[in-house]
Amino acid sequence: MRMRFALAGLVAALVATGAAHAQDFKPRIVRFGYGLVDNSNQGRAVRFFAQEVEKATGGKMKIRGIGNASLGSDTQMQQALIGGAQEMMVGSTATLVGLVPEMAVWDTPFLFSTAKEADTVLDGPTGEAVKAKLEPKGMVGLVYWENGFRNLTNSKRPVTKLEDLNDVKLRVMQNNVFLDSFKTLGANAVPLPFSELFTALETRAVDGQENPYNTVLSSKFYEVQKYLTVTNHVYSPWIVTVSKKWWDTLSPAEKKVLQDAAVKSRDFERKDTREEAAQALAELKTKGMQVNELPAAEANRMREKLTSVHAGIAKSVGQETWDSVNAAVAKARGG
Ligand code: TF8
Repeated sequence: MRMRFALAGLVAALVATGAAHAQDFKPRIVRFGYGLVDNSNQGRAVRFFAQEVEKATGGKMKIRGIGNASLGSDTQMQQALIGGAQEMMVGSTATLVGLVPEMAVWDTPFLFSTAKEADTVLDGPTGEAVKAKLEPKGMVGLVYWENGFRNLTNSKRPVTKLEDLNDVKLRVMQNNVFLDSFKTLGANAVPLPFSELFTALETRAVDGQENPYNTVLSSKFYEVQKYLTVTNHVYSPWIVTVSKKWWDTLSPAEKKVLQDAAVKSRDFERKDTREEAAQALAELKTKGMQVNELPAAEANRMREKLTSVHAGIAKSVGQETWDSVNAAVAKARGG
């Protein structure tokens, strides 16, 4: 009897400290899809995550990172997660807006002015609340990663003033906030999945696009885009999601391994992305891109014009989400 209590106590202690053993894990193969190339910040962070999970499960749970949108575009992968045909993915929050309208709040132009603000809000209660909206839709959100501040590239001309955008056919992500924002700025905005973007730029089906420096570099957009304008018009998060159908079959120990590895991967990914971004602009110049900053007066004009999309965002995400995100940003700024 006493022995049994002692054993029960030991088990309880192990569970409480989170100690796990190989026998807690079933052999599993996890398909983790992403849209960028293997040699990108996204690919590196998926491999980091895979190593963490394999270490923590004694090699029982194997993460197969599958990049290049080989498993489909973001929206196709989301459907595969919901249906249970794929276990995990990472992609833009912007492509989730069709399923979770609240995600559009992150696409608000100039919402965050520093990466630190973004981290504070995304990892805090407001970011969690938006992430939690995924579950009823069939996905579990683990963590936000950094895609980063977006900048404009095109093959027509250096954009030095707003009017330079007027006849630019600009690919945007498939989401109304991006569409409205760039229409408001006067561009001819065309929604396209990322997986079709390089070809569209190469064949000049579109003239330009906007993405962080890291992606312009890793996706080799410098081969088909001459001009880069530093706009930092919006900070894009990525989000790591899991199929809810699959998640519900996991043991608590398995869930904990995934959650812990996701947090470690987030810290790794943000650091890696920021280090790469700090070097990327110089590298893009050596690849032949012509880079210009927007003059302050033009940047202000852009910012002012874009405030007109706020009402539409508030309406689609709901006033409560809009207010809480703005309050969280103000707090992160120390206001
Ligand atoms: C875009 C995004 C993409 C990401 C990536 C495929 O422009 O920034 O780079 O969603 O996960 O579509």
